[in-house]
Amino acid sequence: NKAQGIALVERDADGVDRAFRKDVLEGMRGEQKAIPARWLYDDAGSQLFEDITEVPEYYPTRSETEILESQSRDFADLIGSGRAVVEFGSGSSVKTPLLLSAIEPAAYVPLDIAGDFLRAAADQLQGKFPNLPIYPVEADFMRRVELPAEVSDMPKLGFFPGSTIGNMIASSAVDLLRSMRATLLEGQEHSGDRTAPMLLIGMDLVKDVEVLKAAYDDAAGVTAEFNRNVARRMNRELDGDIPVDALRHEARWNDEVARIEMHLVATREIAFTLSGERFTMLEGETIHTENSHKFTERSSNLLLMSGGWSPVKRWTDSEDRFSLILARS
Ligand code: AVI
Repeated sequence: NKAQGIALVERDADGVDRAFRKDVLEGMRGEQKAIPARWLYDDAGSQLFEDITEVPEYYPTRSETEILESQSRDFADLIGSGRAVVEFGSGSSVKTPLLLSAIEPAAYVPLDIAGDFLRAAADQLQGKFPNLPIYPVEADFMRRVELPAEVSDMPKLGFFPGSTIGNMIASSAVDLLRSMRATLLEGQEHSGDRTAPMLLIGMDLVKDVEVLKAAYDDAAGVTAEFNRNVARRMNRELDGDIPVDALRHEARWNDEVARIEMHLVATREIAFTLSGERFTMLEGETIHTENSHKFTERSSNLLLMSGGWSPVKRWTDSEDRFSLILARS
């Protein structure tokens, strides 16, 4: 059954994702408590992120969708048909139909760490594209992924929308771009220029700080819930007792490195355990839960080139808030 996909997440005997436990415990022992942003996306977190994309202040999804809707002719010309589209961190795959309808792909491979969510989205997409072979893969796309054998002979287009690359610090972003290239190149190493992997990637742009801060601290409090959900996840999966009501969401602009940071701020002194280990937080102390880097044309080109990709074409939305870039290996 294709829709079952392949599960590649390593779990401990108690069913806990081993990397999650390691990342949380290490991150909570540091001077500045911090958790890698990818752990925000359990099934509940993935759903909350989808909800964020609907709040009026969160422009990236709408801006990127506008680009995808308006550039289908360019995509057809520059990407062409017959590629296997590999989407990294596909989530609910809402933007995918816009790309798939523009380029006539040979197959679609959504990769995501949230398995149930991934399979539900793949099923839904299959309804829209009944003849398209879809091979969902439950995997952490930060590492090189072995793609299903069915697509090994097809030239690939990596699709990485949403500016998720911005959630990584530069060194990890470069590692990811390189491992994406390795994933997409597998089986195509000797096929020549015409079939070299391509990458279509979204990158959010530097802009007015108030617009940015509002996008990450919406009035309805959806982003706050998204942020606090990671503390709930720690409690649930690591047998923890963090008093989640004592954690306040904060979105900060870090100008030095052009990024929005999400923090969970302790509103009073608290103590809790996670996997049997005890932690304390003073009032005002924070857990740093996410970075969302914003790019300029130059910084995005530089990052792509550092990751082994050559930019081919760059599109922005009508308000110049967001960019979508096509690159080739
Ligand atoms: C998924 N990622 C690109 C989102 C972003 O904008 O950095 C995650 C997010 N965090 C808070 N709001 C949205």
